[in-house]
Amino acid sequence: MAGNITFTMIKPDAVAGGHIGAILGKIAEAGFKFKAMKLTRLTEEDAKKFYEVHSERPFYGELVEFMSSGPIVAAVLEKENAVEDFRKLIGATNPAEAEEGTIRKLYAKNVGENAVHGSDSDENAKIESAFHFAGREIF
Ligand code: RTP
Ligand code: MG
Repeated sequence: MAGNITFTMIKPDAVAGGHIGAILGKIAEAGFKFKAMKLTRLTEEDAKKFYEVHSERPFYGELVEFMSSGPIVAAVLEKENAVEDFRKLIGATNPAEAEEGTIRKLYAKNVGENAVHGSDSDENAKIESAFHFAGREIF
């Protein structure tokens, strides 16, 4: 099945909490195919670059510190309507506002430490995938 792609990270809080397997299971169950995946860690420099668009926001410093605080799982996912469907699967940024059954409702601690990332557009999905993976690592 051809579809479009989205990019995700299982964030340091969820990796440290032992939720990698459960989260990957929910992603697979929801019909996403894994095109690339690795356990990795962002340096502070990497996190600053990845979240450059948020550099003027008050939470930028905290976000960079959190995202570089421990290992993450980075993955490229494929499905029809991947970006929108994945954001539905993960739920609202703030887990207190996320719908029942969503990944953030189940595994996020708070609005900052919120378990997973999902791209917000097709264009950003491509940019974010290329940030983390070489072309030959995406299948
Ligand atoms: P993401 O990019 O991680 O998928 O999350 P998102 O689109 O739902 O949220 P976005 O507005 O892009 O924010 C990026 C990440 O910054 C942290 N954040 N902290 N303290 C705060 O008020 C706050 N707001 C956002 C979260 O880790 C959020 O996912
Ligand atoms: Mg975002």
